[in-house]
Amino acid sequence: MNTPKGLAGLTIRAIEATLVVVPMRRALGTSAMRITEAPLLLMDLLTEEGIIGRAYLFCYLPAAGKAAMALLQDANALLAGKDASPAEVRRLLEARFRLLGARGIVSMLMAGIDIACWDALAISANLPLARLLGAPLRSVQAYNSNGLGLLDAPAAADEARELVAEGFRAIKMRLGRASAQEDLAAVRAVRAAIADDIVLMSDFNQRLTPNEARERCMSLDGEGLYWIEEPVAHDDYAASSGLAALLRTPIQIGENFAGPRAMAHALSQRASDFVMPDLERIGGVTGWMAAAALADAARVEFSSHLFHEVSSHLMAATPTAHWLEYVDWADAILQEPLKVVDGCITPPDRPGNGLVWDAAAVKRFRSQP
Ligand code: SMN
Ligand code: MG
Repeated sequence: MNTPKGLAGLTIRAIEATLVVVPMRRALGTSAMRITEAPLLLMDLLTEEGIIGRAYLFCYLPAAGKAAMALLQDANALLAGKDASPAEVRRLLEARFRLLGARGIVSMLMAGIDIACWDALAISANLPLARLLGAPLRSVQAYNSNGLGLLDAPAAADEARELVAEGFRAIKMRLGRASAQEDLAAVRAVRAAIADDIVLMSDFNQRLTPNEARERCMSLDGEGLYWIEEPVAHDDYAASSGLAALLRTPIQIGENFAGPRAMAHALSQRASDFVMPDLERIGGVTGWMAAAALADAARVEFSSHLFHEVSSHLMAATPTAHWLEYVDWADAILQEPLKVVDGCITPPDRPGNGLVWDAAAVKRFRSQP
């Protein structure tokens, strides 16, 4: 039988990483901090067979990217010469990092390696990642999550119009200003600036205490918000569940689920109406597919967080796929950024996850060690 080469196995040679710091086209003022540049860790998994699997991590702070690069040296020593199958790599990394704790930056790095392994596997099978996972290249509705930080009401209205004009049917605004009145004024200004059928998501980035959240969210209930995201601490499932029961507006959480088990716990507590796992925190492609099965069993709508390039493939394979979050931060270093058509994104029809770096741009934005 003619076995395709890749399915016979790939061997890891080394994993290389480059930290780039890319200026953001629109600043993102959250209730935690204002972000103006995106620290991205670009990962290349080199195999003995010549196939390269790729992934990138969003590191929030450049220092976290540097810490991930230091940890990668350890992972490299462990993985060189090993089979590039995601299950085997996961088994090895889980053992290696069990004592240190596979959380935070460690788990981000493990997710990046998992994504890169799946990319190499899909390239070797000559299939787009979605197809390797058994899904068609189905387009998914996307919301524009660029910009709309904590601006004053008139500036927020202007930016909301611009964000819709970029070709979207949905946008997201951050909340958590000093007073409830300021948030309400901004929501009303944005709602008035965009058409009634444009979906408006909102995100508190965990700013509120449970008591503040009850007050603030009730004042926003009925103001045309599609969801209220992370009103309280991400792991306060009791408070989040109380809000979900109290409000008509759906509660959204999930970017901070540390792996599928955290999501299983949140679902069991009915902590939210919707979920939105983050590719690098849920455990890469492997963790995402486990989470997608949980959401399917619970019949809960599943959106993505950042990383729309790889997430577009995964959403195609997610039974309860809801909204794809779109930010353009990685466009600056990608050879072929994904296009938004009628507010939707289709996974690219090329082998793998479709990530290819623009070498000149990587050189330009490379962070000096
Ligand atoms: C967010 C994402 C990334 C950086 C800052 C804030 C936000 C979101 O929580 O969900 O888009
Ligand atoms: Mg969020």
